Amino acid sequence: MAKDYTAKDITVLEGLAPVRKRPGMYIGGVGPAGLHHLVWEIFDNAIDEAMNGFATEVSVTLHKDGASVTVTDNGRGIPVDKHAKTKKPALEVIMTTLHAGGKFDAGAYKTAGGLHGVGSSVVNALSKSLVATVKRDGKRYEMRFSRGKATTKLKSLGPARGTGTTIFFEPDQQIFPRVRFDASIIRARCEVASFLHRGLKVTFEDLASKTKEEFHHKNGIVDYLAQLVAERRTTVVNDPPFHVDKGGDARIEVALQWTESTDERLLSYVNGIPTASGGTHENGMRAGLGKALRNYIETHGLAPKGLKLTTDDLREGMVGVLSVFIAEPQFQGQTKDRLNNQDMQSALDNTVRPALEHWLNSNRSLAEGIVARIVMAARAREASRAAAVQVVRKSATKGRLTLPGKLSDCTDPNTEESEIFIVEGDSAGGTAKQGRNRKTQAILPLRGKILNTECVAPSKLLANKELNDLTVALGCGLAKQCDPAKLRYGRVVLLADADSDGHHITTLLLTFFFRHMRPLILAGRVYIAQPPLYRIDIGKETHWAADEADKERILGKHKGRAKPEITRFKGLGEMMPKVLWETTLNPKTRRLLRVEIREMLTTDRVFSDLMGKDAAPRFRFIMDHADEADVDL
Ligand code: 28G
Repeated sequence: MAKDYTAKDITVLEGLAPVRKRPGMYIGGVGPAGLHHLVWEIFDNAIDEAMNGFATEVSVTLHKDGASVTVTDNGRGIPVDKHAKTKKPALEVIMTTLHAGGKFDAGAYKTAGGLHGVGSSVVNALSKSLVATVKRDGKRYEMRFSRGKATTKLKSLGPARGTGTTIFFEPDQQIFPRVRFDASIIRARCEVASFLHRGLKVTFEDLASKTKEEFHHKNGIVDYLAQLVAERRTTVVNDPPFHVDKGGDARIEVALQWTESTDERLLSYVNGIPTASGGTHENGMRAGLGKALRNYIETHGLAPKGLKLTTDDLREGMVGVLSVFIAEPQFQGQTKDRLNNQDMQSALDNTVRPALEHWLNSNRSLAEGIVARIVMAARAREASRAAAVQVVRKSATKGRLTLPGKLSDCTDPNTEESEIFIVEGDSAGGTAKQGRNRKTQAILPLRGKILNTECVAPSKLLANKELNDLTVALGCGLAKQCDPAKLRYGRVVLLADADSDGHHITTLLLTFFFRHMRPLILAGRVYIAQPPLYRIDIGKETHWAADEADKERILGKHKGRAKPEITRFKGLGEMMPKVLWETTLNPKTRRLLRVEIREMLTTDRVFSDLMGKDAAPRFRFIMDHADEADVDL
């Protein structure tokens, strides 16, 4: 399969059968993330046409059924002329052959969305129906496809004004178990694109909710930053923000603003893809920024005597947007959201340091405001350290709080590595207790279904024995008093049976954490364990399946080999402790889901403010290795 192609070799390229056979290899999976990947694929092509200077508008329409999408750009229109060798229209070649279009020649497209750049043909292969419409040379052309194959010839539909490409597609239910797009995800992507490509007009229309929004920002990421800062309802230190935009081989753009808020917030993107875990570009930016600020403070004699400035002090209250476009991005980490291109470290350092130094020196009053903010951060840090020392002394004399009797604590709580597993019932608790690593893993069994706390006032929660035990074991306080820094463990892991009762219990616990200990979720401390439902023995190999789909996948992969033997677990209580350790507890082999709260829509936020309460957002579970799944609560 791995041959070296050039643009001239287009005719020897293979068809789309491999894509339908192994979709995961091309779009990462067939879950919700893979499904949305199809949209990014087409959307990125439209954006590329704009970045190359040929399109000014891109629009995305989510159709009423939520199961099909149309993307339009006003670029040059995909060529329709007949290809010399195949005598097929270029459009057909592009849509029906893998890797057609030259996007894969390194350097050909400096700006293409690297992670997604597998082409419109992949989307075509995985769509029950795809209609490509092209306006070019004063005519409108149309060609239809199904499951990667042309179903019509290229037709000319008569005269047309302007130029551009329109792609309608409906993903194939034979490939995707659930074909339902999420409007808020697509909308968010449209909005971000309009910020990262200043001047580009991006329209998103959702025909189900009959909403249409137009995103257009003539100041690009500077407007993005202004919106982020406004949402935080804090006072800005430097207005206008620092901004650098460097073109060339790699496009690097940064906007920074210091605020009175006490945390740091940096949103970073690589080729329009968010890099939530940062990476070399963020590190390089922070390094350059640190050097520029320290150098400025030093040369102007602004450092207070006897006060050390830490790197965190320099960035306290800083809000920023960082966007780079590079030829071959390499992503790393379990969620592939960390940039790993080594040269980006120095590229950012060497861009930000001189630009920020120059800016500080030409905006002296803004620079002095930033320095004052940094000094304030350092002073506050020293003061709070003094206070913390006092608190520790106080509690040491008071003695420890009494932990619940049912808790099997670990020997090393209060460390990053330590974990508490919340399990359902004493029997599962017994298994977990025997199977765990007692040094770092604590077990708290709760009795059956806990209270649904969606509408329970915090003052009433502790009257419930189970919730009281849980709260005391965690040690982080409830509601307004909840402080993740006081959590007695590095992680809180919900461990319930892999059946629907178990899922219900997990939902009730998530409701409790979401309503009454939300800071723990926001701090990334809450996880869901995935115990197996099936054990599958094939010859000498043993496999574990978390659910029905997982089981089918494993059986499918080993078809034709030794006859598989399948055991269904009744519950965690029935499992051998060793098996629970190997499949679910052992940090080296298990797969945890991290619980995150999906960001609310801006419109939701407005709504919340009007109603004086939260519009119910949804939890998002991020899997360590594989796909994402969303669950409504
Ligand atoms: C609406 C949804 C997605 C696109 C274009 C425009 C051209 C193109 C696309 O060419 C073949 C390979 C390299 C040149 C290029 C038009 C040159 C001249 C294009 C899109 C031919 C692909 N005229 N717009 N592809 N190239 N928009 N939007 O996909 O050598 S794809």
